[in-house]
Amino acid sequence: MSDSAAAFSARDPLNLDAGFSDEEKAVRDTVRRFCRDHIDAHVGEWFDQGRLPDPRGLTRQLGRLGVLGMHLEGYGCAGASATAYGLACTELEACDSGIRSLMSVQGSLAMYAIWRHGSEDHKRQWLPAMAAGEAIGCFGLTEPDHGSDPSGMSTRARRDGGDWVLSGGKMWITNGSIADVAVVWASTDDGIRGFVVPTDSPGFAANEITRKLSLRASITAELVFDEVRLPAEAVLPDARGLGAALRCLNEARFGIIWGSMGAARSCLDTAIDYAGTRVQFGRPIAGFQLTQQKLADMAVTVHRGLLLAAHLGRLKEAGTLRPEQVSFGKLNNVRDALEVCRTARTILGANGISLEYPVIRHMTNLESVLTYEGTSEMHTLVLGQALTGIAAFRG
Ligand code: TGC
Ligand code: FAD
Repeated sequence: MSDSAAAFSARDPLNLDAGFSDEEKAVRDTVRRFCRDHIDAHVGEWFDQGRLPDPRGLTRQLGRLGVLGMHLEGYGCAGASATAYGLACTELEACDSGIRSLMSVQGSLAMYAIWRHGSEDHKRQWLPAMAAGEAIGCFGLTEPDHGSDPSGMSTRARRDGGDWVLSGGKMWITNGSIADVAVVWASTDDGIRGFVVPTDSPGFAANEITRKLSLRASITAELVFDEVRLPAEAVLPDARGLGAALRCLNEARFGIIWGSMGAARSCLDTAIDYAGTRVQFGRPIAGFQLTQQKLADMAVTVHRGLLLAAHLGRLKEAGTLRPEQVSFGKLNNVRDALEVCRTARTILGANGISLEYPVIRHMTNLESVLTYEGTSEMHTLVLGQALTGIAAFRG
């Protein structure tokens, strides 16, 4: 072992820090401080109540923090590296998956769709306000009858003179009932297209979905389009076909690869602290081999997941990251994060089911994360297709 080897750190056993730039570490530390100062003490209560008390205020705070669309260039966005964006997702999700969702949907789905596929007018109208958190966006792809298979969507946009008329509906839309603008995917005579829809358009309605037992500190809504009339220029000019929507998903899925490990890290930290102070049979439960095995397995899983995220981050920065690799990361990290949370829950015993600790909150949140942005089965099939050359989605 060389004399210059860094001391072993329980928080960073693989010394991943060594691979991050000073700027990336500064972003991470700033977001971590923000969560500690503004969110950590309240998010358990928000989850308990099933509501975000001030979503607009929170979005503005995230805007001031500079994380909304932070990996995009221009239009008020920070142009940060993919790794810095990933580290921000890790910190926000260590706080709560719902807070990371608010940021992901705004920056990686709604803003990215406009940034990547929108006209110059769309970008100027929406991106600076969204980056500042002054305007909130949502992204409508899923429908009640079309989730994993959006290709058959029934939301329809038809031409009427120079206008478009949008009818149909979307389901399970994060930020839906607080959004100022919705990026909506609809079928047209020309295939699937994306539309920039101001939510004050006549005929647009959003109904919040209640009674969720996961992502309770996040707003989810159904969108209804009752003959919503839009000008010709509402269509995203560069988004043609389902692939354009799926391209946006790659961005948000990339953030989840990092974020899910933030939730897992929070559970690991909680379990280590708890095991060190909880005494049974005359000694801290951390002193029992079975507990140590759980903690060691959890640490291996969390830091292996972060290592995978960091590797994919560098591929993304090099411009070589493939959608199949994003599926690899999302499948592995969310599944593993859920397992870490479940193990942490056992270490906390009965306290593991209490909202006094973050563990059960992270665990139930990750049940949504396993499903949204492509279910674990979809990502398995993407990899299956990549490995065999045979698509097994249909028939
Ligand atoms: P398929 O024929 O395979 O593809 C259609 C076109 O799209 C291209 N493509 C992609 N392009 C970029 N990135 C990807 N990941 C892509 N996957 C496919 C493909 O090359 C093709 O292009 P072209 O030029 O030949 O037309 O499409 P398919 O209908 O067979 O579907 C494939 C499948 C199942 C993988 C896809 O439909 C899928 O990913 N389904 C899952 C749906 C999903 O993830 N929905 C998420 C909704 S948004 C959300 O959940 C937000 S959660 C809130 C938060 O993030 O916090
Ligand atoms: P289904 O597609 O009906 O799947 C049900 C089950 O069948 C799953 O296990 C699935 O993997 C399996 N299955 C389906 N097809 C196959 C197959 N071919 N082979 C094997 N198994 C299969 N969507 C948005 O557009 N925007 C959002 O902002 C958004 N936010 C969300 C927030 C939350 C909290 C949640 C829970 C969901 C959100 N979604 C959003 C929707 C999410 O993307 C969908 O729930 C997801 O894509 C799965 O669709 P579904 O729920 O209709 O499940």
